[in-house]
Amino acid sequence: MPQTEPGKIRNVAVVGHRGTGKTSLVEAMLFQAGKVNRLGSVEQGSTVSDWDDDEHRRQMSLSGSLEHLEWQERKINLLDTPGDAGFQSDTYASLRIVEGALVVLSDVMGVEVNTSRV
Ligand SMILES: Nc1nc2c(ncn2[C@@H]2O[C@H](COP(=O)(O)OP(=O)(O)O)[C@@H](O)[C@H]2O)c(=O)[nH]1
Ligand SMILES: [Mg+2]
Repeated sequence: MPQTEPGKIRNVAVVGHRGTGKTSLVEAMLFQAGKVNRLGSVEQGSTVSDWDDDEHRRQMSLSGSLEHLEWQERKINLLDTPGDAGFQSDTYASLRIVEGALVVLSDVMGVEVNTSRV
């Protein structure tokens, strides 16, 4: 999809408390859409979103990460955001520029504090 009509672009922030699976979900979406040919993991430090050495060491997202995929003739821009309170400035910045958000929750923990915040 070299050029995309503005009406076919969707900007979506992926938000929620730390450790709920946002980065893993983005990775799975990129894999399903054929943007990557192997499914990376947070534990192995091989996800597209968490590319920084510090993110690999801590096994958590420290800054916002913009990925994109094509799905059903739409270009989906995904902003994977940090869920830890100490690193959420990119999360709030991301929410200002998107028209949609995907809120990821832990089925065990339910709505945690940084999920409420976003
Ligand atoms: N049990 C379970 N663990 C998951 C799931 N999705 C992600 N994880 C694990 O939860 C941890 C945090 O995942 P991550 O994607 O970094 O969460 P994020 O902080 O919201 O981006 C990692 O160890 C993942 O492997 C899931 O659906 N079920
Ligand atoms: Mg993450």
